[in-house]
Amino acid sequence: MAERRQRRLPDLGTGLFAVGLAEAASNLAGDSLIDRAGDVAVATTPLPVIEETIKRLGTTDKPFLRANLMAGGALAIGLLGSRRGSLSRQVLLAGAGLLAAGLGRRALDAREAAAVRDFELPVPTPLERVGDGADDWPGAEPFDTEPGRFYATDINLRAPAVELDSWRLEVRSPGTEARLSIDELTALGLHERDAALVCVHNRPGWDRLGQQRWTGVPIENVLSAAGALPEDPAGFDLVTEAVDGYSQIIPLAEALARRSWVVVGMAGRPLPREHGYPARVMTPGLVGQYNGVKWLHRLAVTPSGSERAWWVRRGWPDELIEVPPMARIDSPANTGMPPRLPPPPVGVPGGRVDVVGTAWAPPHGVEAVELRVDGGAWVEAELAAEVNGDSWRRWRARPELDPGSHTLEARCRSRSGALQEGSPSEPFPYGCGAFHTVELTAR
Ligand SMILES: Nc1nc2c(c(=O)[nH]1)N[C@H]1C(S)=C(S)[C@@H](COP(=O)(O)O)O[C@H]1N2
Ligand SMILES: [Mo]
Repeated sequence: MAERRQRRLPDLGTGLFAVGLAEAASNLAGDSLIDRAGDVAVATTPLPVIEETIKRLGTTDKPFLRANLMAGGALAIGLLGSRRGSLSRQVLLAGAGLLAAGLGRRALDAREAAAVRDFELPVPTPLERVGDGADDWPGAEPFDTEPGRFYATDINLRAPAVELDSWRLEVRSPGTEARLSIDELTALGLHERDAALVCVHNRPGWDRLGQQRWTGVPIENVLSAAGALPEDPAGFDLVTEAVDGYSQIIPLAEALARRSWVVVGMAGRPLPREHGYPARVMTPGLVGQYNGVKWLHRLAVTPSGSERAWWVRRGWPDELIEVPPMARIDSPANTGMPPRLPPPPVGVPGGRVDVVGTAWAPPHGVEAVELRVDGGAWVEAELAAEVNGDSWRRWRARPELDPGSHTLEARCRSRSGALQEGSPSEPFPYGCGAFHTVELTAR
């Protein structure tokens, strides 16, 4: 009886061993089976499931998917056989499989890191650093988000590793085609600009956005150097296509009016791999999903409506989506992103409390931030100096808190006149509504 029951157990040890070895072998050959499976999973998972996963996992969705794929593969193989041998044999096999996969991944990382080489960013007129005057506000988020802390999100489990020497930016329009190397691209004249980048999935309090100084070439200059700029942009789309098969499309007139540009640098260095090395398109004020692709390899000027973008084919709206204005409370506490547990209650001394945050409304700029306590009247916060409309703006306030628990809420008013939407809405399809809310206990 006991024997029969044991025989029914899937052979998970052997399953993990087999998956680990297969993954390691594919890694040594310069690829990753798990990540390929992940690409298929992302491309075929129904939109509502993707939305729910991002909501629950924030930016940990990728490691979660990778672990699940590995476990799923191991289970599938394990079900083919029945469990043989002792538990310790199972654990040993599983451990060996995980070790092989870990070593394979390291080998692949090293190989791909070697493909990514530095290139020069000759900026004729570097942008002056004026600053917003809030660097010494206690509790303030740094104005520039460190590249290593800057959210990264895309449809890939593994960021593409582009080999710079063979990379060319293809620029096409009806009747013209040009191919630019990285040196030819940067020789068109590099500019620097400060701007925030915001994901449509950013929820109140989340950090699915960042602020940085970017380096690049205006789309206009790239197209005209390639002879691909039509005299009248009306009736044309700008198709941006990436090496991962992903695409985004912006009506050409909008791309020009909104100052789309081909970006090659972040924080004064070539783009890090996860942020689109060696080139991406960015369009100030549009959410990340609509502002141009990372790992750019083709720019095409096509008759309007002749192609559909990757997410539009999956059900996202065909129209451009602007970043909704939003304010975030960073100090004395932020509620944090999932899958972190709810934070412990935050205690502050009673009386006047320093509250510091960030707010953004690109490309128009932040006109005002308001804070309210316990659903009371909105009170205007002090704003740091405005760097430009594309960037976020730091703010602070000093509400008076009686002993007891309190709810703080912040909202942002855009220079466009739009006021942050307070009623909760999901990121799909126009970005999140609701105010960022923080609970505090004053002593
Ligand atoms: N090639 C490619 N570009 C892409 C994506 C992608 O999946 N593939 N995702 C977009 C989305 S949804 C966002 S929010 C931004 C994120 O840029 P980041 O990872 O540098 O923060 O990249 C955009 N560009
Ligand atoms: Mo996004």
